[in-house]
Formats: sequence, structure tokens, C-alpha cells
Amino acid sequence: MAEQPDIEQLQTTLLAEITAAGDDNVLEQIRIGALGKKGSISARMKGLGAMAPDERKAAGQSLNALKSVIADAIAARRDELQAAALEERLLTEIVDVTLPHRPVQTGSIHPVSQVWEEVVQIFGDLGFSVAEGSHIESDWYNFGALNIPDEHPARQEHDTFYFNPGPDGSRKVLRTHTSPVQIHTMEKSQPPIRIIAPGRTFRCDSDQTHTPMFHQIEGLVLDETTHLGNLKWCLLEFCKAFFETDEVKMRFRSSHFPFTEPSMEVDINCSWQDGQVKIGVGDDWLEILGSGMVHPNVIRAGGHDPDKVQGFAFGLGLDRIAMLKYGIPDLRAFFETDLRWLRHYGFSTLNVPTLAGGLS
Ligand code: 2U9
Repeated sequence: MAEQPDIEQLQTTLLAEITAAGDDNVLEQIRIGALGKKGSISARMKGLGAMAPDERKAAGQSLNALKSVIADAIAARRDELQAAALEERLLTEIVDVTLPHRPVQTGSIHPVSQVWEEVVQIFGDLGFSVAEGSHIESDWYNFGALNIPDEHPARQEHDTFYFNPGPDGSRKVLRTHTSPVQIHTMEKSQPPIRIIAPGRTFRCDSDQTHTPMFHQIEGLVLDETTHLGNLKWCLLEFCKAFFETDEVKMRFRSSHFPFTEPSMEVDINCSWQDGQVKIGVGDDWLEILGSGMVHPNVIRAGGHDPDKVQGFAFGLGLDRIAMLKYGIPDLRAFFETDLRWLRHYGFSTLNVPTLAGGLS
């Protein structure tokens, strides 16, 4: 429809350029050069104002027609180029679905979760069930029922996080050990009781070997006949299974806890080489847990008669035994949520620890 020779010429040139454009960038340059604000067609549009009315009308129509011819040609060429590019990709990017897949980076299990599950498996096999409870407890369940009265030095040792006092003046606490779980269990069940209580515990303490939140597993056995010999056997079986060695030796050292009498701390034999600890070999000793026969006052606080029932209890730090078993040097890294650390020390999600299939 271009009637003026100049416009005809411009159309011919632009169409030739468009046909020759080999990619999207070149096409875009042509579009800007013709239809952009300072483009060849726009420049001619601006010249219309200086023309006589008749001349302006004819030239305006021609320029508008040129504009749409060029815009259509650019769009058509763009479609052609895209179709060609797709065709080329389809020919080159062939997927061989029979090839083995690339390994996918998946999440991993935190060492504490792994060790938690391992300990649950071992004690499950020994006939223990798992009991859990609240992180927030009353003073009675965290201290009083465990034979830790007001003014008892153990209260200071526990570095307790206290909540603000309630309307009755009493203050709740973040549990400093999982022991309240055992008291609640004693209150609502009849012996024989055989439970472990794994969970988070809290103490207002932070340095190289302490974090304000840490993990414990405690155990409780209560029936009419359970004695210290049963305690020793049970803990020996646990250590052998956990450290995956039959060689481990144990040493029971007399100790003191308010909730057990007699009380014993338990060491296992180990050796140190180049700063690395090996369990079950060597003549050094390493403390791994605390234990004892449940104190009569605690049995009474749980609603039972210490003249009729007796039993043992123990407690161990999950973070600590995870470090020992898996050679993790720094406790604080456990809680830094560093993905590189987790990928290094973490465990496969598909490797669920079982005694039959292997723990680790
Ligand atoms: C009840 C009766 C008795 C739980 C016990 C320990 C010994 C012990 C420490 C180990 C390392 C805590 O994480 S740690 O610092 N625990 O030494 N715990 S006996 O005794 C109980 C608990 C509940 C009803």
C-alpha cells in the first residue's frame, strides 16, 4: 500500500533485513531501528506535521500501512526463528531414558535423631516402651517429686529456666531433665513399668561442652523384684549394642543423685589416639551415663509403695554419645543448622536403624 517511492524503498529494505535476520537480537535491533521512538518510520511520522493537508493524509496512510506491514513481518519472522530453535533443540537434546539416573542430593538425618532412634531400637528390643511428655513442667514434677526439695543444691546445679510466676505465685520451668515423664508414667500406670523417656531438656548453661537445649534419654524399671544386678546387665547390653562391640568393659562408680539410692556413674573402657576416642579397646575410662536404684521417696511421689515395688533408673546425654560414637568433635555445631556439616555427619534417610538390619 506504500505509494511514495521513499516509503516503498524503505519497506523493501526493511523486509529484506527482516527476512535475513538470523536471531531474535538482530530482529529486535531492526524493530527498534524502524518502529522505535527514533526509528526510521517514526522519524517520517514526525515529518507529517510540516506537510500540506492532502499530502499529509496520503503520506500518513502509507506510513501507517508500512508500520503494520513491518510489525507483522517482524512477528512472523520471530515465530519462524523460535520454531527453528525449538526444532534444533529437539534434534540435539535427546534424552535417553534408559540411562541410569544421576544421584539426587537429598536431605539427611541429624546425628542426634539417628542416635535417638538407635537407642529406642536397643531398649525396645530389651522390652522398654517409649514415653514422652511436655517440655514445660511444674516445679513439683521437675524437682519435688524427684526428691529435690527447695534449697537442695541440685536445684542450683540444674541452672533452671523459670517462667514468670502464675496467678498463684508458682513458677513453671523448662524441664531440666526428662525425669518428669517417669513421674507422670508412674502416676498413671501399675508396675511392671519399663520405659525410656527420650527428649529435649533445657538448662541455662552455654559453653564448649554445654548448650541451653540438649537431649537426654532416661530409663525407668519398676516392679517387685528388679535389682541392681538387672541394672548392670541391662546397661551392659545397651553399651554393647550401641557401640557395636562385644568387647566393651564397664565400671560402676559410686555417686550421688537425689532420685536414686544407691547411685552409680558408669564408665566404659576406651583408648585415645591422635585426639580420637575408640570405645571397647584400651585402658582409659570414659563416663557415659548415670544410674541407680529409684529412691523410696521418688517411688512414693509417683504414687507407689516403696515397701512393695522397687526398680532402677538411668540417664544419659544423647548429644554426648552421638559425639562419641560418630567422632563429632564440637557440640555446638549440632545446633548451628549448617547444611555442609549436616551433609558430612548426617545419615541416609533410607537407612533406618534396626537391630536386625544394623544400627549405623
Ligand atoms: C525417676 C527416678 C529416677 C534418672 C537418672 C541419672 C542417673 C543421670 C545424667 C546423665 C547425663 C543427666 O544428661 S545428663 O547430664 N543423668 O546421671 N539420671 S539416674 O533417674 C530417675 C529419673 C526418674 C522417676
